[in-house]
Amino acid sequence: MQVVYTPAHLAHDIIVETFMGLPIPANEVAERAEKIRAALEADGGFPFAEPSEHGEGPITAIHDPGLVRFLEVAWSELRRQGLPRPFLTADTYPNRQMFEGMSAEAVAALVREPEQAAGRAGYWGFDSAAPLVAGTYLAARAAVDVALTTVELVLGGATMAYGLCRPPGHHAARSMYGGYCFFNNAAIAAEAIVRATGERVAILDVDYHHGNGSQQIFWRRGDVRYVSIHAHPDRAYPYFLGREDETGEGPGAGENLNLPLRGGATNDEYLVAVDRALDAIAAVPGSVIVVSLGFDTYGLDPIGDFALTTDVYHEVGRRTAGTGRRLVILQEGGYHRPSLGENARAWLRGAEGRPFDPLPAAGFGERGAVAG
Ligand code: SP5
Ligand code: ZN
Repeated sequence: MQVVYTPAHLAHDIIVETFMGLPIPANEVAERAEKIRAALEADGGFPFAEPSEHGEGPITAIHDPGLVRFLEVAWSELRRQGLPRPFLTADTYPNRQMFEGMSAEAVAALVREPEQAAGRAGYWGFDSAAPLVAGTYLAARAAVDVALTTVELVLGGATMAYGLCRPPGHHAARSMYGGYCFFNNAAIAAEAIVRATGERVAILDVDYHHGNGSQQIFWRRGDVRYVSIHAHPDRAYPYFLGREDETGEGPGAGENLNLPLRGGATNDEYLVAVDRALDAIAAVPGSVIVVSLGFDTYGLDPIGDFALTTDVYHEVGRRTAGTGRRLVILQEGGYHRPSLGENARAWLRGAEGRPFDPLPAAGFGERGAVAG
């Protein structure tokens, strides 16, 4: 299958993030995408294509234009204010209890976007661990173009295509960024498919984390079914959404399916959830699945707690393609850099019905012997 990739992601050169108030080495780094690119190139079976530009229209079809404008100017505003920071994170967040007792109308009339970058980052962001740097906006725009070019390949007749999106997208909601995500690549892709085909679309989200942004965007939509397998929010980010009883409202009632798993979840437990997810997708009409593909479910991932091995990615790819639907496969998370390339290769080869043979140079083992 074709791979859509652009080096534009390199401008989002993240080195440090904050976790609970302290700086730590960043997880969502450029090396992630480069590891995947290198492995798919070494495979030889994945022709590469560059994304084409799609402009802002498909983004504002999903996101508040105010969020787009903020992300566009955030870095220059920070600089203009003379704040010497390696990256932007918020000072204050508008926690909903700040407005307790005020009517929704009063909040709408009285609360507005501040002028200072540290306040604006709190207005539009939802966590302190999504660093924004000089090149973030253009990289995030390029990731959207990667997703939309992947859509075009599939709508143009390909059975499946893979978009190597970076930064990822599934935590970004209509009016909110966070979780290393700025624009919701998968949601923008799903909307573009709905508009182009008039069909219903399903999103299968297999990142370790719940895709709160994708759920929020399609919560009331009857034409996009969101199905996610992820760590239970009782113990894992994003904490406030992702439970099984969140099923959608209005025209979207019953269109949202969350399958939260326990810590230590095994390949077998995972595949049971995958079958439930794919059954829920097969139950509604449509010919395209957008896959939010994360490898932070891997046993060695530094921020996940599942126990999956590379073999299971091959099987999940195989079963997903086995639905007979066309696949728009978009990269989300996954932070164990030594395994990322092999895990992506396994998933994509499984989807194509090709066997998985580890590359001799992979240099890592399932039990944790890590090189490089
Ligand atoms: C796209 C995606 O996978 N986003 C994940 C965002 C997770 N943000 C919270 C990260 C918490 C990091 N915990 C570090 C623990 C160090 N031992
Ligand atoms: Zn994740």
